[in-house]
Amino acid sequence: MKKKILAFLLILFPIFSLGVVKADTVKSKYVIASDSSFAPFVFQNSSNEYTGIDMDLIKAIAKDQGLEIEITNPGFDAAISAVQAGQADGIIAGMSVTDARKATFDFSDSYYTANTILGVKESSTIASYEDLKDKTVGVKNGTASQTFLTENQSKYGYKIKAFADGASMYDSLNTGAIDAVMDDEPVLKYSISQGQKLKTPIAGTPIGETAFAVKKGSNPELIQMFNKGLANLKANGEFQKILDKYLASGSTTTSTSTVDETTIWGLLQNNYKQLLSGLGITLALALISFAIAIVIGIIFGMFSVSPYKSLRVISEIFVDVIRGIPLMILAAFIFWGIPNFIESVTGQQSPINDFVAGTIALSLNSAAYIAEIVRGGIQAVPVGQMEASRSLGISYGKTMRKIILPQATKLMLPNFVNQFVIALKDTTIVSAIGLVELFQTGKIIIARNYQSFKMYAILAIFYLVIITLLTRLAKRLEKRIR
Ligand code: ASN
Repeated sequence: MKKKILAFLLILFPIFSLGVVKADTVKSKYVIASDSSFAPFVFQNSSNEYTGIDMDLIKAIAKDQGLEIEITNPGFDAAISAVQAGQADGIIAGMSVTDARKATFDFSDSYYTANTILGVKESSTIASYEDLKDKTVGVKNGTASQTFLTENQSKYGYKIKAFADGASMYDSLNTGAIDAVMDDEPVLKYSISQGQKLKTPIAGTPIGETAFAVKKGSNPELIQMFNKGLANLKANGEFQKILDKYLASGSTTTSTSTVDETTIWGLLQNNYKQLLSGLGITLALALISFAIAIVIGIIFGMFSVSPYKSLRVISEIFVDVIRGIPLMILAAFIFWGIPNFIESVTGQQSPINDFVAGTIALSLNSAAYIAEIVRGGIQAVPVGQMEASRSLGISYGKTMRKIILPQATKLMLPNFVNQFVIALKDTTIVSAIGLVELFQTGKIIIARNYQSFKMYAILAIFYLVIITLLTRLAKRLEKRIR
């Protein structure tokens, strides 16, 4: 009897598995990273939400599989790094399955096939790869198109310019800074269908299937769920609906808004919420990191004038090391490098998000400069004062606190204000790790509407106003302290 039941179950199992199947979720929530501007796969619509084939697809699969997901859109290169560093569990970004990538990623079943293709301005005379000799071709960093360009560079003699995101690449093509771009065919064709004055003079080259990916060896259940979800969506027709929504001719999914975004007023009206939230992140980054930097900077600054050689050496090393590393690299190291290392050693994912990583990088950077300001301030007080006070039998600590520091602080204050302004501007640098602060917010908006002149003007004014207001406030505080 038992055997019969077992056999019955064994027969039933494959039948059930042909129907709607759910895979077991292991994590309570999965972070999925994606590109920031790669229409029709992923892009922001005029209500500032990310849409596109990939966004709809991953959401539909998550729903189908009962999976909780959080999507981040740092850009293709940053998304790849995030998955490799364990900051994100999977990537969906019109990503091509290439042999090289198979060494570091596990891919799902394919959901699309794409070519890479050359795009030039409508007015361009470039008609073949040979015409590209000594011309500059733009490409997004880390993409399959970049691999194609690099492999064929010596053959055709063009220069390659790598961009962090599609928006700045297309912007550069429009302004004439580069002569051509190399991108996925559906992406170029889509932008042309949306009114971009571009053309594709040469037929595309296959770069492979498009699929969802996880870091090799991790989250295998996520690939399983993706595949099962995709199969279910294909079976019930929902997948086709998603494709049609973005690819069927005449679909104008990017311009559903009635607000005219070609004017500064229209841009502000349509994006003020997003801009304000970006501004909030910028201010939080600058203020929090500066507060931390003051504490660390004063400690190392005091070390640098200490009578103990060991403390002076420690301070010197700190300042030299931090000042010698570009802020961008420091941020990338903290956000991608260290977590990647920790994960490979311990198998644990890093709890550091982009905001925390950005704050740490900015704090260390400012701290090094503040340490120098503190040292300079203290050393500007004539040595005679320390000597006189010590010869009267007053302790080093007391002399520092009562005599030297009050004078030194006055000398340091303007430099502190200056350093804060620099820190605030430097927040734009750490945006490269995918942090959506004010600058990144602006770039995302431009990726949607190509209004770079007006949008960058708006950003410049935002920063100018904020920095002017804050410096005024700081000057007042300075006066009061004096
Ligand atoms: N198709 C590109 C690649 O896999 C992806 C992208 O640009 N988002 O390289």
